[in-house]
Amino acid sequence: MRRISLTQYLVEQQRDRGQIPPPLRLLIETVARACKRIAISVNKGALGDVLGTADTENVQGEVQKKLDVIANEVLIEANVWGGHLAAMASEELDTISLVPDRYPQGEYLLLFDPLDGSSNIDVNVSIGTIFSVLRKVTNHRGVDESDFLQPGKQQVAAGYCVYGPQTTLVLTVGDGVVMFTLDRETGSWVLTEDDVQIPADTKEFAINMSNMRHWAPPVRKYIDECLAGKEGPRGKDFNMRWVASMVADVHRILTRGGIFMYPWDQREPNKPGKLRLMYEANPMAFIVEQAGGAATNGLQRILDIGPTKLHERVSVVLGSKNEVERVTAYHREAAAS
Ligand code: P6P
Repeated sequence: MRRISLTQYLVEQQRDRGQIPPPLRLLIETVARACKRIAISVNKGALGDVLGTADTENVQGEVQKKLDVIANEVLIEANVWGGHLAAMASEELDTISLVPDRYPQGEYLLLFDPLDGSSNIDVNVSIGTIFSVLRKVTNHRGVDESDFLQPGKQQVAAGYCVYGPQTTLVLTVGDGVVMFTLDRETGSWVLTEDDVQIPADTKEFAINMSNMRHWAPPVRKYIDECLAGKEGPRGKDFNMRWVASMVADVHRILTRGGIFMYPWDQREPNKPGKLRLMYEANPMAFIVEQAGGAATNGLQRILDIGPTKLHERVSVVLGSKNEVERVTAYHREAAAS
């Protein structure tokens, strides 16, 4: 595999494959550069004033970590002046962030969870930045929240950066999934995987088992069968992983297969799930499907869901295709009974 830089990969996607126009290449390079800046802050840990909580809450009512605020500011400041964006949306912002009139406006809408997995920051476990790119398709003047409310299948790019033992950028522009590892000596993103494929089968599931008593029957049935092992109906033993950092769990699945589930549970029956559709589930679903996997909310393909609110939540079942299809079949059986 050619160890090319992110820039060379994007230029080839633009020039040779006609896959992405120049402003989208600029957008992705800008987000990647912002992720490098975030990685520096994350890696400082206790040596920098970046751990612990800020004295603020986000729109979700969650107490913000200092790094949540830092990552959010880095992404906004990096992208606001480039002329490639119409507006931005962030898990950390109540409403969308418009591009000030002093800067040129572009046609892209950038959405992000600036630092996902915040509960892991202070305990030195992998966390990440998730981003999604839509095109502003409405021709009304200006930009408002309604411009963002597009189904995930409209995404033109998506990716995440995992801040772990390696700092790795994972990206799709709709032409498969590639991975770049940050070379800290040169500061370059270097291509380290050029055709990510998720195995259709797996023996590894990821779910927060402490919520078991709250799950709907189809989820309980699926997990019980996994736990029954080779003596049970699946005829094989399963392993379990749960990092409680979606980026880390999804990265493992892209690397060796698996199924990730954060399903609806009865603790908050009026909420479809914990994770957010627009800037967590949609980008991860785009990446997983581009790598040959599947992603549903239990019943419906995530990328087909028509959003009604910017911060709406969704149930998530994603990863190895045959396992996701099994869970979806159990949900459909339950819905039909
Ligand atoms: P729990 C992190 O806060 C997050 O949004 C995802 O990254 C992760 O998969 C999930 O929540 C973990 O949730 O309830 O297990 O702490």
